[in-house]
Amino acid sequence: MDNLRPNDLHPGQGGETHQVADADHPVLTTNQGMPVSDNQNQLKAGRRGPTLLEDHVFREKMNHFDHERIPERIVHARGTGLHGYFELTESLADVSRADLFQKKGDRCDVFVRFSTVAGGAGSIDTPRDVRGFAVKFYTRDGIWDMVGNNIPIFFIQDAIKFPDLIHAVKMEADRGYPQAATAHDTFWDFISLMPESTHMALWAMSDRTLTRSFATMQGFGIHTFRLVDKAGKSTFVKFHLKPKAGLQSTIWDETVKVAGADPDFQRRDMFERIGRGDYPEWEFGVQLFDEDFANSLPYDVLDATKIIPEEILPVRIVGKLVLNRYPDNYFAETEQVAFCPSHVVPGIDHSNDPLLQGRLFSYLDTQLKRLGTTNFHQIPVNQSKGSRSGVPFNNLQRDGQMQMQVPKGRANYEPNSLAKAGEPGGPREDPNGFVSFPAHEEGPKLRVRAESFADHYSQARMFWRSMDPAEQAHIASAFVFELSKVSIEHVRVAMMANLRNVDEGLASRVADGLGMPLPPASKTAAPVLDLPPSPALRIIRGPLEKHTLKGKTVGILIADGTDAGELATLKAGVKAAGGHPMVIAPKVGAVPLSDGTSVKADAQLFGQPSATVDAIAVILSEAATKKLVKEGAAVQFVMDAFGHLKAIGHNAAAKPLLDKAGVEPDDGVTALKGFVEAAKKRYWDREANVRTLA
Ligand code: HDE
Repeated sequence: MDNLRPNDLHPGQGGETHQVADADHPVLTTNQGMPVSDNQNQLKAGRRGPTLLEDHVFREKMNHFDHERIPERIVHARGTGLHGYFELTESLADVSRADLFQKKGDRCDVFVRFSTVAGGAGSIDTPRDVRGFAVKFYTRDGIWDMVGNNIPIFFIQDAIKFPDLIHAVKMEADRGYPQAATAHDTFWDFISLMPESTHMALWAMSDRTLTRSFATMQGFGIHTFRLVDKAGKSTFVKFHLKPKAGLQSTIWDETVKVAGADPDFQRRDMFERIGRGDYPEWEFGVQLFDEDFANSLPYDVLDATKIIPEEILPVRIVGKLVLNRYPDNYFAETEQVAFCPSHVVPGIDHSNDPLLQGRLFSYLDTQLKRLGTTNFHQIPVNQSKGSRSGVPFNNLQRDGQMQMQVPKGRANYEPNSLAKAGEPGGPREDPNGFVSFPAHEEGPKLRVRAESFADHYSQARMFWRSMDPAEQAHIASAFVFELSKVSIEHVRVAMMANLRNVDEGLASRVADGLGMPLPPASKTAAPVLDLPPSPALRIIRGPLEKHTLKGKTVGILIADGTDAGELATLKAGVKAAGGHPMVIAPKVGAVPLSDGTSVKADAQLFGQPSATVDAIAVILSEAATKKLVKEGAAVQFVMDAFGHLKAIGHNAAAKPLLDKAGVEPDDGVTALKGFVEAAKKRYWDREANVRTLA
């Protein structure tokens, strides 16, 4: 602070701090580069007089500020972005000529943006909502955007219904609420009238929409795309991302509490994981199939409300995605990043999925609205990092708002013969560049849906029957919760009528939870099939549930007099298992320990409820326990960990706090010894003892 300048320009006013330029601080200038002498005061007519219109320094600064925001995304407004890389671990050259899929070990940079869908940019991180998982691959052959979600299907089959779906889910038109919640009339009104949404409604009511962390969710390209090889042969493909940290969600009560404790929970989590060097990582995989296989399925691969179960068509893992760097600037990168499913590279192509086809138009249009110019591809985060041209991009498009390039010469058209006159002639076609797969298309122009899209219930039934019983209870309870928030009774009835086509058991559990009679089933457009269950769809006791501490946070509650040895041993044990110990105490500054030393806490008890961590340990002296049994936040800390089915480790002196919190003995409640092992998982069987589910 040695660059402070006394308030000499304004004697008698006092208060403001003037910091002047010095070796560590360059000169502050206007946007025109003019040095600014005073950044504290407007230009006034006299000491107490009005501001002068002449004050160009003030007007420039305020004008820029007034325009700082750009329109938020109409969907997926709230998000967080991260840099990383994609590495090919197995060549896909047999099916695609895409540059990034050729050589094992090859890497390209990526920028990933995770998002919620329904809420505005300032909404909470943890509503019940689908998560966006959009990946920008900066390949040597230009940019490929895989604009996916954490759920492998979608609500609707045709893009023309998207504005209706989004209007219905976002805040209601007259009252402006709820923000970021599906539990309201207009959403369920729409869904109940759109049987094709039923499959997705089940996913939305499952734990998939209550993600613990962006690092613990799957990613899906959803639509069927095409890979095209060097000979022009096409193979259908569905893209998958599988989290190395395992698939992990929260439970409803927990996610509600997280929303209150930390509305930024998931973006903070990513920032902290990367800060710790705990880089989020996914396996990148493909499901590959041909036309004959597609024709053998009882549903249409162009229908985005359907999956191809992994049991029928395994996912071939061919790469990994690692996120290892936080953006330098949120606005410049995360806010301005522009994803478009139309951004593909030679070797990757689109299918006729009518949802995808509509997206090919929508995203480019929305980027023009948001970023305000056709030159949005020149913003650093959006700019290609390489092309066959040797520069990020090279064409004869010119001018437009915010043109950042200064093209030289006269070649802004082709064909031209300027090269013959010794002038640069500009870029030319590469016959080996992007070629659309020449799919044979013929037929009358019609506004129709293919008959092969008519079955809206078989896969919803398959999803329900694939779930672990604990997940089924969560789904049924979520329907009860959401439909209880619906005030229009016939909407609840219509939803139950649809659910009867999914599964009678589910429908009656929901009816029972609502305290309403079951209506007759709604009509179906096609017979509902009993497809074989797909256990790969489970989170709980499914193939991607990992019993591990890696990437997980253990909250260790301590207070004055905590045993220093026990604390040190536990912290070391958690770290050795790859976990992150977080010391939580009533006071953060310095907590005196049993041996006369003291530690700083990472968080304060009142601000870090146990809902924000994966497991807890309680290490207290007898005296501290006596105090904390009378402290609501401490009792709630333990009670919630128990209710949220987390492991609880404790020393003997802390036992009265557990008793006060109603903790009952089970495998997840342990002495400190053995806790690190116990903390690796949740205790699903405890749930029946702590809450009534539908
Ligand atoms: Fe999007 N979607 N979407 N969407 N979507 C947008 O583009 C749209 C759909 C997805 O982090 C918008 O840049 C239509 C499916 C993600 O910046 C907009 C349809 C899937 C993101 C748009 C869909 C997605 C978006 C808003 C129906 C999963 C966030 C701002 C045909 C495969 C990208 C923007 C980011 C964003 C339109 C359906 C994923 C308006 C018309 C299906 C991850 O263009």
